[in-house]
Amino acid sequence: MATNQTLNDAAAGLSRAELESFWMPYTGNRQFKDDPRMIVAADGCYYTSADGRQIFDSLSGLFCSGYGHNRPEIADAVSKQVRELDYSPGFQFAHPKSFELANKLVALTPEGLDYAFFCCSGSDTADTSMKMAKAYWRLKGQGSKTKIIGRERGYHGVNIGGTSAGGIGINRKLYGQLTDTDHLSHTLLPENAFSRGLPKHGVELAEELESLVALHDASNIAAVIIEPYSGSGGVVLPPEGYLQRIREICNKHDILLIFDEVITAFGRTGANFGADTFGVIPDIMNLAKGLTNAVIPMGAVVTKADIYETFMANGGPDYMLEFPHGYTYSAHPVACAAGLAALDVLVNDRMAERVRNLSPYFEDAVHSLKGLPHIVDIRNFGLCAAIQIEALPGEPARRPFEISMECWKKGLYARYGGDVIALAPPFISEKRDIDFMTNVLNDVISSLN
Ligand code: PXG
Ligand code: PLP
Repeated sequence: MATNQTLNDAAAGLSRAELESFWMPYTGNRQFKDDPRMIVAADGCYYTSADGRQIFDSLSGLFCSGYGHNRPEIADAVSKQVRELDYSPGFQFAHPKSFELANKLVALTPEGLDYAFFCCSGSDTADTSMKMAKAYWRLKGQGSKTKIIGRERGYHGVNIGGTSAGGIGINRKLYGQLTDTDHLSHTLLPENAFSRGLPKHGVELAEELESLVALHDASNIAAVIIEPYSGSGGVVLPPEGYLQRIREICNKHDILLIFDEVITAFGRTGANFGADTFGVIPDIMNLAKGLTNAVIPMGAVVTKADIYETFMANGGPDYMLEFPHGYTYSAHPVACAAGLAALDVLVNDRMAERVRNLSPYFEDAVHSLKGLPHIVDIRNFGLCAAIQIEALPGEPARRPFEISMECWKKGLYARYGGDVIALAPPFISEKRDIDFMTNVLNDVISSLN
């Protein structure tokens, strides 16, 4: 049992009562407040816990700090910007760095994705892109094209549209359908268990999109929104050829394809974007997380010129807004400064190449855990993997939770969600960091009941 002193150390000096008022996001509040795991500093691939231990960051925060923590280039840009221009209104007025960031970003995104709309998070990008898609079809005189097709196990954040298009049960259980969506099946097939890289089986699942078109009719479908691979849903990878087939079916029926690259962008797949890695270019790409290396919240929806131009052509007098949408903090100057510095790190430090170089070692390391008790699948791509744990009857999330708690005690932050432990280490990880991560997981999973 924790003594008061150890509880205080772990809680950075906060008493149990002082932990009460913060309603923590996506957290078992009651359990956390009884057993706090507090982080007080971060540098490179490691956190410092409140009780003074170094903790390896095996998920790059929440898939967002791939370039490592405390990057001086980004910290300096942010602190300079806060003093120079802390905020300026983004509606009808602007600051130069927003244009600079848009230009730098679209120079990196795949061919044809040329316009950037800034948001504050990945959830914002989901809802922004869905509104954009619906409005686009209205402007083109096809106002019945409103339905959004998502996918089971897809995650598009927590706002109304993203929750509805997403396919994660727990995120919808309390809220119902919310908006007009339908869903493709996920692509997690038992015959693909322990695949390395893209799974071989399941390309035919893309044909479900044809079935949904037959059911709803293309005249009622605005867009398909999918992640190149589902991150939060448990690192569910697309079978070989699947994304290409989805692209073809969207083209055939005039359905916009939105890639939610909130996790897959900025190096994680071994290229700057998942679209580059998988060779499929969407009409709209949603970005967040790595855009600023998570130092300041920011998201971006990047679109093809046809979409931007459709809004411009139908905007009425030129002083009128073409797209009545935007956030108080869209293109926030401090976020733009962070984004500019982070994109420089991506390019100058060749982050995608680092991922390509480290991922074979990472792949061998995670697959070395095969054979340990209760592991039913290990899957990986680039610097991302999931270890799927056999469910306890009626309690699929318990074992991953217990694994994560034990890892924390041994100096490893390992994220549990649903029935998986997800791994997505920083791109600057060294082989010895990957070894440390693998050894801790090995110890902890080996001693599971
Ligand atoms: N789309 C995707 C593909 C995401 O992964 C969002 C949208 C929402 O972004 P914001 O910034 O609103 O959270 C996400 C977020 C996890 C985990 O451990 C994943 C996310 C967030 C928190 C935890 O799987 N992804
Ligand atoms: N609610 C109210 C009352 C507001 O005035 C605003 C913005 O002006 C919002 C919500 C939206 O906030 P944000 O632009 O930060 O998303």
